[in-house]
Amino acid sequence: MKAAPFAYVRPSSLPDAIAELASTGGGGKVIAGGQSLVPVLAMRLARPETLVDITSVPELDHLGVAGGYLEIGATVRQRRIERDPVSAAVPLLGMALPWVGHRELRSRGTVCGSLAHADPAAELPAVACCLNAELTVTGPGGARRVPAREFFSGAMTTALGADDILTAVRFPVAAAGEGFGFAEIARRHGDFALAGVVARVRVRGGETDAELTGFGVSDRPVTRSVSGELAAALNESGGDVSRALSGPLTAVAEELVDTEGDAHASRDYRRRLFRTLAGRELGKAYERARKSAGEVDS
Ligand SMILES: Cc1cc2nc3c(=O)[nH]c(=O)nc-3n(C[C@H](O)[C@@H](O)[C@H](O)COP(=O)(O)OP(=O)(O)OC[C@H]3O[C@@H](n4cnc5c(N)ncnc54)[C@H](O)[C@@H]3O)c2cc1C
Repeated sequence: MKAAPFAYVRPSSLPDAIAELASTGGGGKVIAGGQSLVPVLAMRLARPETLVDITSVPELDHLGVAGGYLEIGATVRQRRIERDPVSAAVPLLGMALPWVGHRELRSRGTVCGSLAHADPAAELPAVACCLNAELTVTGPGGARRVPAREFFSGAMTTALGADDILTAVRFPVAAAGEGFGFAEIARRHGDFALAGVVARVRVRGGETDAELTGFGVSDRPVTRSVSGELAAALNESGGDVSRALSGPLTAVAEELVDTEGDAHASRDYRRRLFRTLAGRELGKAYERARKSAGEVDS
């Protein structure tokens, strides 16, 4: 099928982009990499009157570390994050990006485009929620910062208004004593996840805390502290933390995995996937955190 007719504008500054979008009175849509939007247009699931192409806005093409954050502008493509050494400041991005579709898609798709699209089974929104990244949303009234955990409000639904552009996202840089884990199960590599987990563990002065985000298991990424579950597993583990987590994580899986079953997987199967992946990745994240804290040799 072909897209319904639309107008196309390509502003060359951020104020112009905001003005162009506002002038459509809600009938416009931003296009960045087009990797999600173009298929949706071709299927006529969206019929915007105007596409506002932001790829020629120089203010949105920035990537760098400042003030404890890796900041990624709206036109920075996913492949650039994979290749640029500055991204090593946020190890989870390097762990998650190879799972986002295929390399060709990542050469065009942007990090912010994935967040704005808000597919519940997408990898980058889950990473943003686990780290509680900060999103900069800019509209005719100015810019505001939205924590990732408040940005996603449902499947393909976010805090973005019709006149808003997601201009940047800031991920906190990994600190000493932090360790991370990421895993997903998809039917084929490059497909969206049937279930996936992102784990973050902090080990500091004898204290351990842990957070887990699930994706592909609800209508948005779901995040929860699992410090208590990790502490219980550490008390009982006898050396095998991942195995000891299986019991405590059963209730977490029941709580977080609330998607209906579909042609690919039932809810119970997704819960089992989630529990297994979560146990494994939390265990790995804990070991990595201990190495990063200097508690064990790296
Ligand atoms: C075959 C295939 C497989 C895929 N597999 C995966 C996968 O496994 N995991 C995954 O996460 N994604 C996958 N994708 C989707 C895609 O690659 C995502 O990475 C992402 O959605 C693409 O971003 P983009 O820059 O191309 O966004 P676009 O397609 O340009 O835009 C997507 C949506 O976000 C809005 N938008 C984009 N940028 C902004 C902005 N700065 N401000 C406000 N709104 C904005 C657009 O209006 C549109 O609604 C796949 C796509 C295809 C075609």
